[in-house]
Amino acid sequence: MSFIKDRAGQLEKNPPFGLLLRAERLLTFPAYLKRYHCMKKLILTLSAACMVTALHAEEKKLELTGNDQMQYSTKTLEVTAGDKVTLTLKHIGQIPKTAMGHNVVILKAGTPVPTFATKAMTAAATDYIPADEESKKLIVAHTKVVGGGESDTITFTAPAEAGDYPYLCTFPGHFALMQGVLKVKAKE
Ligand SMILES: [Cu+2]
Repeated sequence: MSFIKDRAGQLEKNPPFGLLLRAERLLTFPAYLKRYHCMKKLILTLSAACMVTALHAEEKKLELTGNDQMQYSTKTLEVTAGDKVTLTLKHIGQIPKTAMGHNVVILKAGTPVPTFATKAMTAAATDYIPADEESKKLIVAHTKVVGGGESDTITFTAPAEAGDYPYLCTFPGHFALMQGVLKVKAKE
């Protein structure tokens, strides 16, 4: 502010300085205008991009329960490719997770479920999620293991490719009863 005041004071006292100031403004104005337009363009582009993203990433909420009888509430879940998915697994039984733990592990389309489940049941140290790179590549998303009365919510982006993605509970001995298919529909 003092700088502006100084300039205004000098302008009063010193008319040639005023002329210089005006010339300076004339010279810098086009650059200022250009900057303004660039900024405006950038803001418009950014807001358009935000709108496009908001329109395309649909949010999808899924809920699945597991009980003390080793059953999921549904054997089919459905999403659209690219959806922003929120999946909640709720254990509606009473048995603790050491005896009747449940999780949901969604696998890539075409993954053989029994092979994966056999590997996963030995992975107690990592919450029954196999830790080797090869197995990790097959997992789309997974919850943690929950016991009676507990739940876990995860968010993930639905696969971009349409298809049938198997899901299962990897707690030892559960997959035979506890499995289903996440159907990913193509985006219209
Ligand atoms: Cu289970």
